[in-house]
Amino acid sequence: MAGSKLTCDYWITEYMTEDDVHLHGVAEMLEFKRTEYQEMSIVRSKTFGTGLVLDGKWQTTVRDEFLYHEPLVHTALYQHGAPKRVLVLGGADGGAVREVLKWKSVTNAVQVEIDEVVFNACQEHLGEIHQGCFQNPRAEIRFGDAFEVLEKEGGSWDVIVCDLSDPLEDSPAMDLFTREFFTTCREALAPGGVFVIQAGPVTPPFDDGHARIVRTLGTVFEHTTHFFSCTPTYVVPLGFAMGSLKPLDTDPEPAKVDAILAQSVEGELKFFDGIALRGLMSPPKYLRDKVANGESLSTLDDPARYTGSGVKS
Ligand code: SPD
Repeated sequence: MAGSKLTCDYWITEYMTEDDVHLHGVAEMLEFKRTEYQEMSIVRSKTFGTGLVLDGKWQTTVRDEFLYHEPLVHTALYQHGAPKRVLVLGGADGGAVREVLKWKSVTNAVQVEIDEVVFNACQEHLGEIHQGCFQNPRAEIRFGDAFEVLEKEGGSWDVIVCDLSDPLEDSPAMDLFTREFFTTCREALAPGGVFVIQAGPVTPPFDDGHARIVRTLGTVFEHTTHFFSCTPTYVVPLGFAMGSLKPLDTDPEPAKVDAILAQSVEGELKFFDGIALRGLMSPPKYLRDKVANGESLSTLDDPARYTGSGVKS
């Protein structure tokens, strides 16, 4: 068929629903492991460059990762204003910590990652993403279960960034999209603290799941908002949910944002500026309606679950 010549012999099949499957071609498998927690592939895609796939779900690629990491991190740090202590949960590839360290006010960027095997593989293959950020004296990596670490140690974090894989059945992330976990995080925030989490795709038929997470966050935090960005390796626009202990600037003035970023941030931003933030803070009507009109919450007894290779059938 004209224009449809395929140039890969190996494809990763990502299940969006039970009958909607997307394929990304793999030019080279750089590393494959079944770790204690998940199945990991580090691959080279001709289209997106080197990437990380966990349990059949694409997590990041060097070509488009900024479309995810910048809105995830900078929206939260901007809303805080002067973040010093930032906790990143998950984020094995290091893209989130790399962005956190661009804020000059940050004195501690601590990452808690459950899977040391995945972290080490990312260190080896995804240098374009982590850019050596863990060598920065302000950065620290710790290995453990985020829920357990926070319940045991609490903390006084200015911002908590949850850079998690999807809540697949039996996956390490499933308990972390629940009201109980959000409550634990809220208790670990310093006054004025901000919490942000990837919150699933925002287009039908997935928007109910996104709305459920946003609504659940609204039962824990006084101030919440939600936004999304489009990262092509995820196939669908991916949502984020944010909770805050102080009012959020949901109608940002671009010039004012740019002036703050010029003072506060060192290093290049490719996605995030005042105009981009104004767009992020303007979710479309159908999505706002979904959040406002639904009722279901995500709890440990009945957590949000996404479809994927981890789903029991
Ligand atoms: N459906 C995939 C969503 C991936 C979110 N996590 C990405 C981690 C990148 N640091």
